[in-house]
Amino acid sequence: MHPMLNIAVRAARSAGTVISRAFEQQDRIEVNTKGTHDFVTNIDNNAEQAIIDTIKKSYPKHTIISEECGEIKGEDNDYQWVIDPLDGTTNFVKGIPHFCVSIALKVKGKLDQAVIYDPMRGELFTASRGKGAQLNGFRIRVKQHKELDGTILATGFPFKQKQHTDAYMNMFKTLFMKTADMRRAGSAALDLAYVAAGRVDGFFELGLKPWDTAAGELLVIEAGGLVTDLSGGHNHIASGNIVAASARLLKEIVQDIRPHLTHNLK
Ligand code: 2AM
Ligand code: CA
Repeated sequence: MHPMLNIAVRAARSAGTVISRAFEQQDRIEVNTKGTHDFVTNIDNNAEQAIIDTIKKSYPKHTIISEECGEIKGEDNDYQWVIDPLDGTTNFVKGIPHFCVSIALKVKGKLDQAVIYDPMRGELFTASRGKGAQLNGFRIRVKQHKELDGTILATGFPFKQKQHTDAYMNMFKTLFMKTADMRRAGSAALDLAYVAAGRVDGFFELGLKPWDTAAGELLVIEAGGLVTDLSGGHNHIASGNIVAASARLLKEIVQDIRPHLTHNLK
């Protein structure tokens, strides 16, 4: 295993321990609101600290970009760790056991290492640039569907940007009519990991942040899939609007989404 992936795994597991312990003692979780429909807990912060401590111990000069504490610029800006200590915070707060830790390393702007860890199921998704993607050490691959018929797509609702509800629901409707079914599980990072593992055939969501998708993007790519914005272009990190699937299926999804893109989503 690449030494930096090894550190990412160690960091993800230590955050996972913080999170799963806290999940067993719901009464000790302190919930605050960051913004509209946006929760943060003391556990997000504790898990984040566990990750940062682990990374800083081995790589004190690297830059860290993390959901709760923002950017900690290091001396060496070529190495950037993009961290979501708890993706699926709403599930966590409600006692739904579906959330994860997401850690990606970018080297000179390119995704290089990725870990997504589901502490409730003990599932560790990993990827290294050019080396494929694994689940608990076993190779995973994106399902190579050629058409939407018979597929299951994962998605998330634009709960923080309800101005996009109509556009989103129109996309959803068009795709829903053609697929077998949809899943809305509440953790974008796990949705991407599930695309990589072939558990779902594709994923689309609006308004995500870089830490929600960084690790998942490398997992999907290394598992033989594609990640784009809603138009099939490369603006998904800046826009936060993302589609992931096999190349063939992604083309279909983008074609179906296109007529529903409002000016702000193009
Ligand atoms: P979070 O739990 O870290 O906040 C739910 O749809 C998923 O989307 C979660 O992974 C959630 O991350 C993420 N998410 C973050 N910001 C979002 C936004 N503005 N709109 C929709 N989903 C968002
Ligand atoms: Ca998140």
